[in-house]
Amino acid sequence: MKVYGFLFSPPSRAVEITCKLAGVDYEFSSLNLMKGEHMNKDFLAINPRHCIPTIVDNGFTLWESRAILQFIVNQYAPKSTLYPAEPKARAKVDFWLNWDMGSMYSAIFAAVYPKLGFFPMPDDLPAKEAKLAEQIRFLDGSIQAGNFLTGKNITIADISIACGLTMPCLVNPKFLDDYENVKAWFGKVAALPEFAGIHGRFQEFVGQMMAAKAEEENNKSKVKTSF
Ligand SMILES: N[C@@H](CCC(=O)N[C@@H](CS)C(=O)NCC(=O)O)C(=O)O
Repeated sequence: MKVYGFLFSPPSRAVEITCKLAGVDYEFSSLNLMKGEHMNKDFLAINPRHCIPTIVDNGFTLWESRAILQFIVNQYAPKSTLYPAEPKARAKVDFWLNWDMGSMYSAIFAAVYPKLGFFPMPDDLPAKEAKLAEQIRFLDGSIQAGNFLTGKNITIADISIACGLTMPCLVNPKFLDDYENVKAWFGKVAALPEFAGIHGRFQEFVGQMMAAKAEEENNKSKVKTSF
């Protein structure tokens, strides 16, 4: 399977982690969004919507990360508890995936991405932060101590939601401190070697990005002071 993605992107990391947990071999093709690599004509021919993650599996193309996670398990690990087959258990996972898409990740996107410099700062940032806090409070109240979101097994919903939460934690490492259950659950997900490996690479990448930015700022100020 070929995975087109970018380490900085939470949904892209969720796809890689799911491949690893499901034991699926994949070839990763990195498209650096900051350099506009997702707009190259070869990728546009695969995904005219130019978003990552996108997979191509034996000629089958799919994007939308949560649909990809469902496909990976359905296709390659149908008996896995990552996406249980029993209808009610599966419905719970689908509930969390839909909640993530419609409520959680969209709240993260609105409140956090402007702070990362991807969008102009909105006038109503406090309202967007309040909306995000409301989602996390809901999550905090839903997690049962010691469990993953739907019980004792990790599922693709845990992976998708935990990857999204890495973004507010990037802006504020203490972000989860007020949410005891979420913090404990996140720690449990992040401790899985498959998650930890990708998450470690993401953190390394962020470190390099910040160092490059600092260097750029430093060079700019040198140019300014030389006049
Ligand atoms: N709902 C989509 C979101 C995909 C998405 O927006 N990806 C971003 C990176 S996180 C992207 O590719 N942005 C560039 C673009 O859409 O042109 C998913 O979960 O896959």
